[in-house]
Formats: sequence, C-alpha cells, structure tokens
Amino acid sequence: ATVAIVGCPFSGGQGRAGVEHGPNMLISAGLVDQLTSLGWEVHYESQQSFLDIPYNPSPASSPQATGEAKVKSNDGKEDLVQRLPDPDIGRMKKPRLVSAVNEKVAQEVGSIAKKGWLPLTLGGDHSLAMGTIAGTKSKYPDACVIWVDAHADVNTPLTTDSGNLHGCPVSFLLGLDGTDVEPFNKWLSPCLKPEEIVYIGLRDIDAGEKAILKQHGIKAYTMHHVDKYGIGKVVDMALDHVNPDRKKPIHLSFDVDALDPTVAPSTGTPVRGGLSFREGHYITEAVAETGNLVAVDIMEVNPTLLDPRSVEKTVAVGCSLARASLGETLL
Ligand code: DIR
Ligand code: MN
Ligand code: MN
Ligand code: MN
Repeated sequence: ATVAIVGCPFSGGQGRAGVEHGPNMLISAGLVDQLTSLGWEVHYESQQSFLDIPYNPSPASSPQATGEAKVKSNDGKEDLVQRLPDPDIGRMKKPRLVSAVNEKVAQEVGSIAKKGWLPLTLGGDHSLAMGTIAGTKSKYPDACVIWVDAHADVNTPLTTDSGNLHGCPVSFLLGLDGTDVEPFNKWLSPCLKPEEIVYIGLRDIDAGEKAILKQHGIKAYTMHHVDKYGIGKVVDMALDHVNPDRKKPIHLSFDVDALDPTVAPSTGTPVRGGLSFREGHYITEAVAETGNLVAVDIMEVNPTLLDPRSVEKTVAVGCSLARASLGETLL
C-alpha cells in the first residue's frame, strides 16, 4: 500500500509562530524511513509550498506585513512575492490566507485519495483539517471522522472568541450557521454530517461550542469518559457511533494537544489532564486495526516551543502516532 505525506508548513490559523516547522521536524526525525520499514511505499518529495498565496503567512499575533516581500522557496532560491492585506472578516483572523491554503490542501489530499493512496498530512495548525477532510470527502463521500483533541474546534465565525480559525474547522465542514461566508464558500461546501464525526479527548470546550455539540447531537468522548470507561471501551463506543458496521472509510484527525502536556509539551494550546502516551497510541492502533483508515492528520506539533528535550519528545510522539496509525503493532 502507498502513503503520500502532505507536509503543511502553516501557522495562520492561530496566533503562535513555529507550528509551520512541524512537518519538516517530523520528516527530519526519520518518518519516511520508519513508514517504509512498516512495509509502506512512501511518497514524499518536499513539503507543500504556500508561498504563492499572496497573504502574509506569519501568525495572527504578528503585525500585518504587506507589499513586496522576499521569500525563500523550498529549492532555496529567493523570490519577490506581492503580499496583499488580509484584514479580519467579522471575528475571523487571516480568513483569506486560511481559505486559500485549505483550498490547496483539499486539492492535494483529494488527488492523493483518488489515486487510492493514503494521505498522511503533517501540520501545521488544525485549521488545515478543513482542507484535509474536504479532500477525503471528495473521494469517499461516506467517510467518517475521528477527531482526537483537547478542543472541539467547532466554533463558527459567529461564536469564536479568539478569531483563530484553528478553533473552527469542524463548523465549516458541517456547514453551521455563519460558515457560508466568503472566501470559504467559494470552494468549500458542507460535506460532513453531525453523525459522521466523533470526538475523543476533549477537555477545553467553549460555551458556544458546548451549545453547538448539544444542538446538533454531536457525539463527544471527553477525558471524563476516558476516565470512566477506559480508552478501550471509549474507542469501541466511538466506532459504534460513526461506523456501526465497520464498513465506512475513516479519516483520523489527531491534534497532539489531545495528549497530556507531559507527553506532548511542544504544542500551541496545551491543556492539562490529557491522554496518556498509551491512550493516544491505543486510539491509533485500534483505528488501524479496523482496516478502514483512509486518511490521517497529525497536527499542532510546534518545535519552537519550550526546551530541546520537550521538542524532541513531542516530535517523537508525533512520529510514533503516525506509525501506529499505519499499522505498527507492539508485538
Ligand atoms: C479555542 C481554543 N476554543 C478557540 N481552540 C484551540 O480559539 O476557538 N484549538 N486551541 O486547537
Ligand atoms: Mn485541534
Ligand atoms: Mn488547534
Ligand atoms: Mn487542540
């Protein structure tokens, strides 16, 4: 079987610089060889370039830079690129940039899936799942989503307090109130039903998001449920909910902040009380065992946060989650 790695150096969906270095760090740690050793044919030439997108790619906290900008492309040569302004639309920060990047990601993931290959997307921030899941759905309209995260990422442009679009991708996929907005509606139409997604690991949910989960009957297994039932039962229940006959294709979207900060410290929005190392890996192993996995996202590794030991730990866990998703077993 063939896996194609889609490295997405992107941080524009949230306010902390550095997460754009996630993909290259995971690759440098040896991910390609590791997946090859598992028996996969691995396609990876270089990470995606979003440099042709004419908006300032630096994170929301940085000042708006416009005009001519000198940028170094992947092959090392310098280019002059015109930077257009990307002012907030309503509460949304960097809407044009996030939209354009995700349109490209949806294309890429969709075309990989259409070859019958498995796209493994390395983030970058979790706004990228708008594109990855739209891409998966273009090939597999009946795909379901397992979203592993401390956060529900289901704010809408109307409910978001932060304005950070990495807190909103699920609402766009579902087509909730307030998501039929430019520039997103130029390329993205609702492709996910509320009963096609299940969450595991939640513990930091905004009031507006709680109302949305309730209103739409979206199934969520929080850390409370992991404590109560154990991770084995939680994964069984999650699969029973989105995939009762175990016949549907599965897209796994894994935000490393689902893991406890002691396990994955170098991430932009850590929340204490998360999944243990084994609980995180159990999820990926169990999903791999279904044989139905068609796409994986490993998101929000930020190798510029904290000390070298924390970075090394977080990058290593990102790689091992990817391996476990692609069938690495303990025995
Ligand atoms: C918060 C935090 N719910 C927001 N979300 C995060 O900004 O919408 N998502 N950190 O990963
Ligand atoms: Mn997330
Ligand atoms: Mn996030
Ligand atoms: Mn998160």
